[in-house]
Amino acid sequence: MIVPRIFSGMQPSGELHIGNWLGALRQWVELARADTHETIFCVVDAHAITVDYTPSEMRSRVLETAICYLAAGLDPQRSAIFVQSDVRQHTELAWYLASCTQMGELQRMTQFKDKAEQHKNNVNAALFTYPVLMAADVLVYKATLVPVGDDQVQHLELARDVARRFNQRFGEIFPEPTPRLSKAPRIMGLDGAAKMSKTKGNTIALSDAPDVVWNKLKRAFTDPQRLRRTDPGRPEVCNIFTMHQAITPPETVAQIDRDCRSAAIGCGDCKKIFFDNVMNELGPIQERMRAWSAQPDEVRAILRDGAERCRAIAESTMSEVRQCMGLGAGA
Ligand code: AQP
Repeated sequence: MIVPRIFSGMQPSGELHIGNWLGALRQWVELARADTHETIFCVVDAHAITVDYTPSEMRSRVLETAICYLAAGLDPQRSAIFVQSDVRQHTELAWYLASCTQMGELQRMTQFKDKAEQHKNNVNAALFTYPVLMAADVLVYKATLVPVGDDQVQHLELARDVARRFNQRFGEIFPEPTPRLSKAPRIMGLDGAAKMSKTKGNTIALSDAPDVVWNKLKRAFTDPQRLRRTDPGRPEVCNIFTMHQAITPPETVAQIDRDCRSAAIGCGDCKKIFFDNVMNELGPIQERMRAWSAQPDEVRAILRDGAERCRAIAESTMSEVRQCMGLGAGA
């Protein structure tokens, strides 16, 4: 029987930002509260080792990421929250799924091409097979819905192909997971050059203080053709407008659209409205971050409990997988 299940995760590769929040985390909270599915959310530390990192910092980053999940509003009573490497079945399944994945498929992954470019001195095999581990993350729970930003859609398409191929070869084990995009599936970085990313220094972090957020926003890229305050703007090419659409009430968004096109407001005015609205959302999250940060043992206990719940589900899938693949000595 397939239990309707949602799975998603984030890498502890840096401070979570409003791209992660608007693209994924906010809808995790909404979906968990809707109670239509069992919900599982993971801090994917095994993914984060695919680029250079400092081992002595990893555990504190994992903790910070989990704190962000809780501060965003995930409830550990309702959702399992855990750390990927605490449930070894993910990496075991990844190896088996790699045998159902073609090199050519992995070579086509745009995230691999981007990251290989960004980390030229360390293009390792784990970076290349990252999407196979991601497929395992989802399939080990037989999750059917995966709330992600649009940069992960290609990886999920691969997960569907791999699941289909596995099922054809070994028997119907896995449902094919579908992505679920938020209203803001791609937030560009403040530099306007690439998507907002933890490792690109182009973010507003969820933990940024109001003065930091405002200083970053003041310099943020908008419509490159709007050089003077009197030039009419083009909201459709402006990242601040995209973010307004995810945060600002629709009637205000419509007003901003009109006022930007007619140059009734300038980029500074538009940013000020965005600043007020984004701080309204971040303020309560930051307060909860401070509260959870003061109780790290409690957070670790939540992660241990989440891992225990997930291990049981994952092991049940893996015994089916080993059986149908003919692995192990058998009973
Ligand atoms: N800019 C974004 N806009 C919308 N959604 C985004 N996500 C990430 N950036 C944006 C979504 O957040 C979730 C977590 O992503 P991840 O940590 O697994 O890896 P990522 O996509 O590689 O995130 P970053 O921030 O860009 O990190 P680094 O710099 O380490 O690569 C995913 O659902 C993602 O779609």
